[in-house]
Amino acid sequence: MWSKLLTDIKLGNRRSLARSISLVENEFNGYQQFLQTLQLQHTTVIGITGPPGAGKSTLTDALIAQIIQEGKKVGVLCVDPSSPFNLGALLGDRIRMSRWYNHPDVFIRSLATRGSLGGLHPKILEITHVMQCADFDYIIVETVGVGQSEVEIAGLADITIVVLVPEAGDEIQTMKAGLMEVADMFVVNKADRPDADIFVKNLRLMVGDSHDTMHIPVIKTIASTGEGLDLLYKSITEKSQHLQNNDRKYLLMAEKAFQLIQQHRMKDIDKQELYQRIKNESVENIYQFIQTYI
Ligand SMILES: Nc1nc2c(ncn2[C@@H]2O[C@H](COP(=O)(O)OP(=O)(O)O)[C@@H](O)[C@H]2O)c(=O)[nH]1
Ligand SMILES: [Mg+2]
Repeated sequence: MWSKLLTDIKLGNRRSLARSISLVENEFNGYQQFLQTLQLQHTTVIGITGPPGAGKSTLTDALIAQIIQEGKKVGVLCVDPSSPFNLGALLGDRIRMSRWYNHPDVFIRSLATRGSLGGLHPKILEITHVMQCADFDYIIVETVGVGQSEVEIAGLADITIVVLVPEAGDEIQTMKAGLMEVADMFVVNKADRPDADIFVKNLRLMVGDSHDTMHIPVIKTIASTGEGLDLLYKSITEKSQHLQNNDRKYLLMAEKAFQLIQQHRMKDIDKQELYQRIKNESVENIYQFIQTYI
């Protein structure tokens, strides 16, 4: 039953793909057996992260256009912040992306973050893996860069793109180390704004200008008009050719495995329940208490 589903996904059946994502997202019966049948294809996973409002969704939209123009297929995962404050942006994303919903070479899936601020969707690794079984050339995962999530996205993506805007100029010196460390590539979006060139220049100085495979390109875009997208696409294809024999890939896989094992082992542990037990049983010795769980 699961192998039939997997075959259909490989053949490009989008309804089967959508069904399997729901299976995993909702942890329906049998989802773990299904995960064990997965055979990941050679798809390049592109992670797009950065502060809210930097233009990640607009850039994703423009990148979809660029990819299909090259005759390639793309799957997109958007992680919508479930905060009520983001309802406007969420609606904007939906409207903007809606032009792709019926395109045969584009598949888009939105996931709610379920309020787990500072982290990614708990099932994002598995859902990305499910998408990696389909016939996509590229998979784009768009997430808001807050706290932990940058490291997580670097763990699931082959190429992590950090999107910044020229206004970030003064902050760049103090920019969170997290964002700087995970970037395989920087996009300076909203290059139509003043000071974009100075910002790009400073950023290039910061990341160094070597020409080996670890080179971190800084690319200027105006996502809303598609300007610079051809260069971005070119950089992505160049990077994706250097992904093999890359030690970082194994480190990332170890990180993925660690997270999945952790999730699995902690499945039955509920913080609220710990609190209730500690309170009700007037637990005094935490070491004796945790021993009942280990
Ligand atoms: N001026 C300008 N505005 C842009 C550009 N790219 C995106 N925007 C606008 O910036 C706002 C936030 O974009 P969005 O893609 O939703 O950002 P996200 O929160 O990072 O996904 C929207 O109003 C976009 O239309 C750009 O290159 N130039
Ligand atoms: Mg967005």
